[in-house]
Amino acid sequence: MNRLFLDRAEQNIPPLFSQTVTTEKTVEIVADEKAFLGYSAHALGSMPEVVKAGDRFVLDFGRHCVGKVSFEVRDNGRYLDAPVRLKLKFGEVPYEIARDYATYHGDLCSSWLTEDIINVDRIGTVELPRRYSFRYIEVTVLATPRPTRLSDFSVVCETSADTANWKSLPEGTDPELVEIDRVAAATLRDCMQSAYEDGPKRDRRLWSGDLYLQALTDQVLFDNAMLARRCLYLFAACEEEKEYLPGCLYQYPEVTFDKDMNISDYAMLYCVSLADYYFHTEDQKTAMELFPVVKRQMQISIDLMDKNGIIGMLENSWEGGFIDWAPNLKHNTAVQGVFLYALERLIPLAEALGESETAKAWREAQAKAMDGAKKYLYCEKCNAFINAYDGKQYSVQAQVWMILGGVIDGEKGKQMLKEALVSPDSIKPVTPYMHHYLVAAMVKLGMMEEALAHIKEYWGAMVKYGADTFWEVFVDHNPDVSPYNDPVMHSFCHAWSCSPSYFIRKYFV
Ligand code: RAM
Repeated sequence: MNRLFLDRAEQNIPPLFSQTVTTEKTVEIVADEKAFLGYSAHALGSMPEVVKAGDRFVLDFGRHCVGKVSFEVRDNGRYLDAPVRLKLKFGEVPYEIARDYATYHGDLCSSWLTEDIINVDRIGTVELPRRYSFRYIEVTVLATPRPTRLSDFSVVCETSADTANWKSLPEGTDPELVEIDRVAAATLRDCMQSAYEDGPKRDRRLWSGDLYLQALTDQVLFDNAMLARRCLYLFAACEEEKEYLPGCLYQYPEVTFDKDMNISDYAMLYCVSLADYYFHTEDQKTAMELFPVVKRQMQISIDLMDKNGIIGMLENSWEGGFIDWAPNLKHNTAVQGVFLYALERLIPLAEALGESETAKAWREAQAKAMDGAKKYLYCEKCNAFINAYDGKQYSVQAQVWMILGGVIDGEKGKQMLKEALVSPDSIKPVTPYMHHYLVAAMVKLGMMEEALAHIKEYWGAMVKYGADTFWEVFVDHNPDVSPYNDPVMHSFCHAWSCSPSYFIRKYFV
């Protein structure tokens, strides 16, 4: 671990802002075939003042909350001569409350599903020690010796987003965009803690791919440069010799990371994050200090180029790139696109920092990679990037990244993208993360109407389903798509989904 960088990260822990939210409102969670995951919440009334064993109610806080929860437990006139045992179940969406967590059959650890049994030994205020991420709390009274009073459920919501910096969209903005922007901002707000977390429910980690979109979107929403700086230093501190940066890291109890989670495309996007940060803040000191890391990271890919100029895929599945959660997706073409996309942003950074030798070397690498992509990844007769490197796989992901890498443009690019989106044979994006790059590719090709329509169709659909914050995975009409083999494990406030605000505020108002 690089001590200096760790210190810098430590010096940039941002202050948290808090806001208390209380509720007495209850809802009924009902099966609803129109709801995305089959359940919706309907207003019921107020929570009961007095409860007995077996009672159950679902509180609705009216918004997505991240923070610590407290409530009052009192007797109802007679001493409670045994502990009060409550089960509290937390849900970001109604489906989580409806779903019996015991039926979970996914791949990630079930302890992410938030359900706690609390024993209250003494009446008074109960302050729960954990931080929760939720809108709904289901309270079940498992045992109590006598009728008991429960009240004052509240949550102190925390975020490092200074919402005072947030500006509403200009008067007259399309109301659909206003709604999408509002939900996107709430998503980012609740993922902004002492680092940009990917999701406050799960994994609560700093991932470099997520960081890239969060920091970009934060520039147009809350503008927390300190947080961006902290995250850039955190990753730099974890650099290991001749290894791509870890794709994610943990902050507590001390900064650490998993050894086998280096992700090539994420490492390159980390580098782009430094360029974005520098051009936004003009913070020369940070940029100069971290530039050597960026240089070494890009060199790993340059060294992996084969004789055709194509970046080789490392053995480890993560090292070979992430790109999207679409099952069986091949990564080579897309990663080549990420490399070119990164260089296009990094060359101006090198120049701005007076690193002309590096800029020159990067231009050469860019030319070689571009040439290789045109010759070996593109299939002229199908006007698509379908090639042997990806085992002839046809995916929207590969086409998008070739556009973003500048390998194809103009009418040919537009035609290629449109065809890939409608073709029954192509693999389609499944995460809002990948949908971001799809919109970015449309913008790059000047398909502004299509880009706007896509934002409304994709993120707008989540808004129509009642999302308070945007979800980790979303394929409309296909709620079963899950990288973890069970959608209940999904995070429903997921950072990489926040980027519509970036597009809306940069291009559409
Ligand atoms: C999941 C999370 C995270 C993402 C990685 C690759 O665990 O959704 O946000 O970056 O995948």
